[in-house]
Amino acid sequence: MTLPPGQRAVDGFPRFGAHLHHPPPPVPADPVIEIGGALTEAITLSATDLAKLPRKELGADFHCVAGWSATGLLWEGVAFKTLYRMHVEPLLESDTSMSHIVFEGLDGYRSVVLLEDALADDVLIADRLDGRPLDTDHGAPVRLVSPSQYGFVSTKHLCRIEFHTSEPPDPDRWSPLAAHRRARVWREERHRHLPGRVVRPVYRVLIGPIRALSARGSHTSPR
Ligand SMILES: Nc1nc2c(c(=O)[nH]1)N[C@H]1C(S)=C(S)[C@@H](COP(=O)(O)O)O[C@H]1N2
Ligand SMILES: [Mo]
Repeated sequence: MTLPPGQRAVDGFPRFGAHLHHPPPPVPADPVIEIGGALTEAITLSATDLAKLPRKELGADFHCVAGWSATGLLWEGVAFKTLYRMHVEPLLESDTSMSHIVFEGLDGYRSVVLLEDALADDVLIADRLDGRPLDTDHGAPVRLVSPSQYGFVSTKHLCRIEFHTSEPPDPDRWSPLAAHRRARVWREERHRHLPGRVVRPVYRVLIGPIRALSARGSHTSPR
């Protein structure tokens, strides 16, 4: 098994994230995804709307920028590209071109992705993992999954997708851990300004504490 540079396999699939010890947000009774931004109108997609789209399975490893990789996951859901073609393209103005997408979670988390990266074949809006409905630790009711990019791109508890014609302002741009805009794992694009190799050891020391905190806020027992 080959992992991207600087990654180490972990057992199972830990809960991990900027949420630290906070429990996952409650799953709404009627979950929706709001779609807005630079479009002719904003729309809301319900679970029923999503269920009408063709489904896709995706076997992939999952790589966190801190350096752990969960291997052999099986995701199911709708390809982001499909959702884009069927629900977003009809709302594009003829003279505008999108460049960035913001994916927002029910916990307020946001990831910013280039349109071209989001339209890759392996980007999924997932509602099932390893043959079961997605649990709250891993992003219920639905999450983004982009396994060719570091895990921070894959917003859990997805509730809003926003389209932009230029790069949206990034409050973390000059933070010490500023995220790379493309975050491609095979190119080790970990940090916005520093080479991936250089930041590896710094990120690695964060794995233990973040993992322990995230497990404390977990709603399910570790697998
Ligand atoms: N809503 C939300 N999504 C999130 C995060 C978060 O804190 N909140 N953390 C990101 C990070 S840094 C990683 S590595 C993955 C972890 O996903 P997991 O908890 O399913 O392992 O979720 C990403 N998506
Ligand atoms: Mo991460």
